[in-house]
Amino acid sequence: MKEINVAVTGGAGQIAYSLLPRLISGETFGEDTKVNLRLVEIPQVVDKLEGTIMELIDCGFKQTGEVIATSDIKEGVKDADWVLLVGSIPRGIVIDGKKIEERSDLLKINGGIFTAQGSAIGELAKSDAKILVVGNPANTNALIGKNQANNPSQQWFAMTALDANRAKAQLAAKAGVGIASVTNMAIWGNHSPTMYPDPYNALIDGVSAVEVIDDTTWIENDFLPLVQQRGKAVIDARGASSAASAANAAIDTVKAIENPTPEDDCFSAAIASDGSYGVPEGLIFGYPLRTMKDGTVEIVQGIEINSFAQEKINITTKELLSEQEAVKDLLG
Ligand code: NAX
Repeated sequence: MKEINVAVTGGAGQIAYSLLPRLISGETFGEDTKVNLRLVEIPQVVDKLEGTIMELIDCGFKQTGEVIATSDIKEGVKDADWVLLVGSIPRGIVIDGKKIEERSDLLKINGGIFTAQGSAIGELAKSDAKILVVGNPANTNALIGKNQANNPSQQWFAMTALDANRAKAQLAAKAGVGIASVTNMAIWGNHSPTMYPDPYNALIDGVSAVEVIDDTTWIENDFLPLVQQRGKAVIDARGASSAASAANAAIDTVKAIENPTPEDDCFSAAIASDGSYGVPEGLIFGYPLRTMKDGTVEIVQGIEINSFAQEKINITTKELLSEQEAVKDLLG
């Protein structure tokens, strides 16, 4: 069997609970790959991971390799092929008597975490390591981590696949088709309510979703907020944030990066902009992507951006630039 090393931060959190079994079951990295798992948590929580490890062992997957728990990020990411940065500090937490509500405070606190994690990854993870940031604010955390890692052969991504899956589900329901009919679902920009889920370039059985649905008012006034606010709707209904669907989206992203993308499709994740579509270079920006046969990941070029889309892309770019400005001291 092949063997790979996978590190996951936030190992005792909600998302990790759904994510971890699927990382070591053969589903994500293949039946013939043994997965060594390093679970990283903060010192106050790391002991809880012993229970998680017992459960993972009790799943009895033949692809499960060595599983360890640590509060030392360096131990966690050493020789890692994949790093899933799920752990972060949620909005609303009280730190030193202050409730963290402002996005700028959240950016700085989480930014502090991602500086240390980024430099450990740059120094110790494999030179071809792939890193997926799930913890929010995901794009800007990835920006900080990537800058601190300063290791150009490693590839950083921030997760927008949950948004893409949500968007596909809404389009499929509206069109009365199965979700497999919806392809080419791009999420442009930030994983935040300013994201732009692109209905014009999404296809339903090969035809533009906007054409098939034939209801521009629904597309522009209902579809966008439905997708943009879906995370909040789940919290309101469930009393807790999306965990199973977020874990599923992380698995989808890893698989999409590990395997060539089907000829007639793309997948969604945020990566460092190379200036494509006028987005400032370096911003971690949600794009439609394709994994090529040689394993490289490319931004899909030549997509038509109409004036509606351009306006939305400008809004999400502006937000990402303001986040970048708020953390500029952490960018190394
Ligand atoms: P939980 O609060 O259940 O778990 C987070 C875990 O991270 C906790 O166990 C905590 O101790 C740990 N942690 C905090 N700082 C850490 C550090 N420095 N090193 C290692 N571990 C650390 O949150 P959960 O529901 O699992 O969500 C995790 C993150 O995913 C949150 O930031 C959340 O906002 C984000 N999400 C991102 C999504 C996306 O599409 N990109 C969607 C789902 C989710 O909202």
